[in-house]
Amino acid sequence: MMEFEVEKKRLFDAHEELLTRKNSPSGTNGVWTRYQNPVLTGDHAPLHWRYDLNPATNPMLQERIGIHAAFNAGAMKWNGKYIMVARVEAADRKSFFAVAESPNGIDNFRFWERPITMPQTEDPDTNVYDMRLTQHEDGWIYGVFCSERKDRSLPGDLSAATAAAGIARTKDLVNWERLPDLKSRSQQRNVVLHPEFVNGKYAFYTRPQDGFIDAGSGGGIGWALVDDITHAEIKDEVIIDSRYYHTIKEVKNGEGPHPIKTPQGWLHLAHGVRGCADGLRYVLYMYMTALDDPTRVIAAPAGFFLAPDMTEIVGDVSNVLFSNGWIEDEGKVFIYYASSDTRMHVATSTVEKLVDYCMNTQPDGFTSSDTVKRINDLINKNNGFY
Ligand code: M1P
Repeated sequence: MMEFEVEKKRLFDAHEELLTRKNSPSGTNGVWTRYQNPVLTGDHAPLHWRYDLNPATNPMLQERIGIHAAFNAGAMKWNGKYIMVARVEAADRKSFFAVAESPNGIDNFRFWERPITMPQTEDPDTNVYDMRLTQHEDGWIYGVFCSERKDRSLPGDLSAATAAAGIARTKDLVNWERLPDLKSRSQQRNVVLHPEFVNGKYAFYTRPQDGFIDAGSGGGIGWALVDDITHAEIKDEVIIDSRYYHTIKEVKNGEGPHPIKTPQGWLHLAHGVRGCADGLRYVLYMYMTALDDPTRVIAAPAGFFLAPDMTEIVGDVSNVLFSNGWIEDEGKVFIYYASSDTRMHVATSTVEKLVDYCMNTQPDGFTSSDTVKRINDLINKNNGFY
């Protein structure tokens, strides 16, 4: 075999080994089970997206398009497969969406033939990311994502950008119809479509923010009803899950995937952000809202549900866990989360365990003395059991 063919075979064999690598549980706290290997990375990107495989035009078999990250994926079960729509990031800093599927939800994720070609509005996006998938009761699958553009009101500031919620819908995850962006008085990121109509309207979880990065006066996770999804506009917005001083969501928070409906209420996964000497720290937390009123919080366990472990804490943007996708499948829950804006992981749980976690973990007491009191109460309760 010519050297080119030998190298090419080596490349494809190594890639196949990565894609077919088995995953096994690595630890549990009784609520979730983490897994040993990330489920999707930049290295999972197909070789034909990255290499010119023609020996005549690429005799040294160099990578032509670098892809270094696959993270912040929306997720759904579809046609019997576990699907992620990942934020894939190329070396040029642009992210785009691509579908990957697995037969079991914990390993063997493989990207489809091509990334998603997302249609543009009349005002083209500079960058798109963090798609939330919602199979809505109107029959469409919606993808709601952040559309980032240069802030043209500040031409002298190269970093000035705006964030808006892009909306697209599909029936097959390949062909997407782009709808106008969600109209809002403020910038918006982490906008999520609720799967059911509420009072006959489309319902969105929102995250109003003053600037591109800062939530500023945006008080937390919001909620807004919209009459027409093809011209979606936020008229009234209420905050349903607030930021709070000296908690894991002091600086900002944002809804994760759309909530899971359970007999006890809507189960929510979100991210909370606090500042520290190292920058921003992103962790995942949970809360529940009432079935008859998805804006009414009925359980708010204190603190984080998942925080970066030692294998997750370093990456392109370190100290970050972020989730915008989970799959509920016959009572089992596959939680897809990204670490440090670099790679995707899975943690498994069940609806029963997550509801128990939410209902039986006490809410934040907001002071050190309250935390000590809660530990003492538990020690007293355990008297005779240890
Ligand atoms: O870099 C961490 C995260 O920063 C942003 O999060 P938020 O929307 O809460 O401000 C997003 O850019 C997200 O993609 C990223 O993971």
